[in-house]
Amino acid sequence: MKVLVLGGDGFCGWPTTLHLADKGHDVIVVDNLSRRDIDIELEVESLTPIRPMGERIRAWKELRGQDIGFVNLDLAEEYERFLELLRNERPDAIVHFGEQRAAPYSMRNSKAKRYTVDNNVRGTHNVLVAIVESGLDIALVHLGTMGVYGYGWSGTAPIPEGYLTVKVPTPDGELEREILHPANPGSVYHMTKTLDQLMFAFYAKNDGLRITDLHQGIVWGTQTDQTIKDERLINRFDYDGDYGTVLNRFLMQAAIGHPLTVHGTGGQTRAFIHIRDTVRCIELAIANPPEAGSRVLVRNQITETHRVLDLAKMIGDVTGTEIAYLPNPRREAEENDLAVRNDQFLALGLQPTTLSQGLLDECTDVAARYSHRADPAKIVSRSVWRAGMETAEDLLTELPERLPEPQ
Ligand code: NAD
Ligand code: USQ
Repeated sequence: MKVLVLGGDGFCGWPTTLHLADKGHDVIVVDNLSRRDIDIELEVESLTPIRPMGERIRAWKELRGQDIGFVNLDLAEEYERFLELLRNERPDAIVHFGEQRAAPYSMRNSKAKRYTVDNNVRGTHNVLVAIVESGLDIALVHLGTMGVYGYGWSGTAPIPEGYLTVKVPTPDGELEREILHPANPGSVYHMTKTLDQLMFAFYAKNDGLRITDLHQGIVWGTQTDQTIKDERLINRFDYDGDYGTVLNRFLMQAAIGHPLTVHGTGGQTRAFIHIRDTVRCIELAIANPPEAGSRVLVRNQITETHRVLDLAKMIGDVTGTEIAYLPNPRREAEENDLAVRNDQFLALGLQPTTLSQGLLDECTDVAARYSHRADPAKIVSRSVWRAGMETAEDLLTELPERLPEPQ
């Protein structure tokens, strides 16, 4: 298949690009490199030394003899160029990762809130309109988030895959309906994903677009079978307070001897997936698209759930790192239950990669290898959900001279 990977320079997009290329697909990355610009704005860098796009692509060509295309294009701003690209390339599928994805960054200030909404909503809408205008039969696979469902809304009831069966009382008795699960976003970023969902529902119904929306949990790990082959292919590793996600942050913190930054009580339960499973799920999703005319196919892309404090304790115990209980910069429940259905990917043959010591060690080793690149002043999360919320001081002002040996 010919596949466009929108956001193919990012943490999930780059390994997916390589995985799909390795499977023999013809891949073109579309990315405006805005994530790299945000690193400059935040004065932080990926812990791993990610290479410029041209070098990444050249390294793959050298290794595998395969061409990967790259178009530097802003999905939110350059509609005509994107439409032209579809007309010229006539892809079979589009995988859409190309959005601003950090909840803390989206809450940072008014500028970041407005950027996140403008970028994500306009970008996604442009993709939909361009597919319609091109007249081509392109299957769209979008990366949504578990966060569209909110946390704790249905207690211990497992979250279904996108749709909820409800009973509507009418004068003539009860009507049974399947509705899109109520949206309950916890940040401006998550809100954009709930808006995406409505746009998908409309374009599937009105134009018969074939759309899969993948509600993905927190992705952890860094390397895949392809990115590990050559240092020039290395994947991004975010550890900073805005873009670093919880499990990778804890592993990186353990690698430099930084206390593990638990927000509040650590009672939040979240869904997780390893990056190696992310790329497999995308492969399965593009191979199994919905029929034209059917509703949006929603799949939950997660393999396990964990409480934040349990993760911290587990990593703390193994590595001898202490836990720091910090004021929570977010407005979120102190504790929540979370059960999630993921039957669809299991039925398609996904063999879940769950948390194992080996994989945790692999990730800590990557973090340890590049720990000299870390800036300890960037670790504590300081983007608050409401002005005036308390945040912690830095817990480490300098990197230790001798970094802890990986255990
Ligand atoms: P990322 O920020 O590393 O990658 C996103 C990429 O999209 C970047 O390379 C960026 O430059 C590009 N991009 C953003 N706006 C663009 C635009 N207007 N035009 C062109 N390119 C644009 O993020 P990621 O972690 O790879 O996440 C990818 C997708 O997966 C996101 O949509 C995110 O919401 C979703 N997701 C991520 C996680 C996670 O834990 N990382 C979990 C669930 C869902
Ligand atoms: N947390 C800590 N300590 C930290 C960092 C985070 O206790 O140092 C807590 C947060 O308060 C939160 C939880 O860990 O309760 C998860 O935070 P996160 O930053 O790991 O994840 P989140 O903000 O939810 O966002 C990430 C991705 C986003 C994706 C989402 C999937 O950045 O793109 O949509 O995971 S999900 O969480 O399932 O909605």
